[in-house]
Amino acid sequence: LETVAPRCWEAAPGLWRLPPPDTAAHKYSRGHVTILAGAGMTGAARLAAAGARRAGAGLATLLAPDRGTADVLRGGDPGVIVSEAPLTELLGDSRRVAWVVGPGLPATLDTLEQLAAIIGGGHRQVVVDAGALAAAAGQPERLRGAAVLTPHTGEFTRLFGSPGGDRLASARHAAARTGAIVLLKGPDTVIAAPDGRAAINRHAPAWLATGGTGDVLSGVIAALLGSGMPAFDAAAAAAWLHGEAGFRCGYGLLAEDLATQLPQAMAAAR
Ligand code: NPW
Ligand code: AMP
Ligand code: MG
Repeated sequence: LETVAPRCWEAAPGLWRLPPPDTAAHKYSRGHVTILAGAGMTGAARLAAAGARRAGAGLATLLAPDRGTADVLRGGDPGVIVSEAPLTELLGDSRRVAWVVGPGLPATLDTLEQLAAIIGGGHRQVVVDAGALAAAAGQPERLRGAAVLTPHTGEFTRLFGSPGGDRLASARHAAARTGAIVLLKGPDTVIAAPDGRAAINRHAPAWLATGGTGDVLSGVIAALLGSGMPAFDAAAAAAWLHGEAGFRCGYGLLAEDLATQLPQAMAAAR
């Protein structure tokens, strides 16, 4: 039998399609993205929320770990819902399908336990980034059940070992090992699925290499998951849209500007 290597595509429009705007939509039907916020780096979760909302989420909730953090977050974007309820209460709302776990979170056992509780529902689509990836360093089996993992090279190395020169093969291997879509970030972002499908996004300006852009990306992916896109498509589309928004910002972009360019980037992809 001849074995055919699974294909690797460009992560450009055409490979994926954004769902057409639904005239009958309401804010709950467009997807409700829930993001765990950390006590220290609250900016990261806020950037993820901005990415999610600009990418079309109907609602975004930031879940604060304590009253002080909730108060800080309430001083931010007025359209974001800030909750300080116990996680179990939010898990009881079956409409909360799309989650972001990691931006600005500490790399602790508590973070891993929260991640496990969120994944545990089975029906939830979880984007795992930053602190939650760091918390699982050396134990990638902890990430099984997540929809999309978004490591940069440093985070990937701590989970799976260095990708070395073959980022495509490494990301495919990591996807097969965890059962999740792996989006390995960099100038050439690789998106790999457990079944071997893969895409590469090179449509990204060098000036994306600045604090907070990865946090925005995690929110974009969650919004697209919440809109019903399959996880591989959502990850590939988010990588391209993120790059397109980055080009539109130009040199010197701030992560907070990136989200504002997403609607135009999405219009260009339709
Ligand atoms: P080096 O220097 O190459 O040897 P961390 P982080 C290595 C939050 N943020 N890209 C590199 O090693 C995030 O959400 C909060 C980057 C470096 O020492 C996280 O929760 C913001 N690093 C938290 O900060 C805005 C690479 O990995 C180490 C790499 C930490 O995030 C900013 C960094 O890894 C930020 O997003 C690569 N391609 N390749 C806010 N406003 O609140 C290798 N490395 O310390 O785990 O992660 O990215 O700094
Ligand atoms: P993070 O490291 O989590 O903040 O994410 C950084 C984001 O910027 C990811 O989406 C990367 O793909 C992107 N990025 C980082 N460096 C470059 C680069 N040199 N060229 C293009 N995109 C980059
Ligand atoms: Mg990051």
